[in-house]
Amino acid sequence: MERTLVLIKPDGVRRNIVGEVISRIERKGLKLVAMELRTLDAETAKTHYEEHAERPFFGSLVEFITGGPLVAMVVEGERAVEAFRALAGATDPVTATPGTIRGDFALEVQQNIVHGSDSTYSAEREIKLFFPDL
Ligand code: 3AN
Repeated sequence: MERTLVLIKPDGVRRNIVGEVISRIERKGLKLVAMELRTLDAETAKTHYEEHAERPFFGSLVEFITGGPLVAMVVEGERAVEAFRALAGATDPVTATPGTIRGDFALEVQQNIVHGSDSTYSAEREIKLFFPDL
């Protein structure tokens, strides 16, 4: 069974769509194996997004992701990484297909509601960062 790290980012929590997102994950047949509501410190946020460290939006991304509580969870199932990325939709919510989480609930590329690991390798790294005891 494959695992992936999912975040409902501070914009999703602020907009009260945590239940909606979790419901979509469960309806798909994916299983929650860990979940926590927490506010990230800057160091954890920078480590999480380290591949974007050189991008011009890095500072603002770290500020956004640490700006309020988020929901972190580990989700498990058949090809869970790909399955959740399909539920989330494209990074840019304007062009994300309606029916996806981003396609239905967002308009801005930074505030795009959810994060899902982009590979099994990233998933392993990100799960260790958020849930070291798992
Ligand atoms: P995804 O989350 O779809 O894997 P990435 O890894 O390219 O997308 O980007 C990580 C996060 O960085 C996005 N979820 C978004 O919040 C933010 N981001 C990506 N591109 C931009 C951009 N051009 N301007 C501001 N924020 C961005």
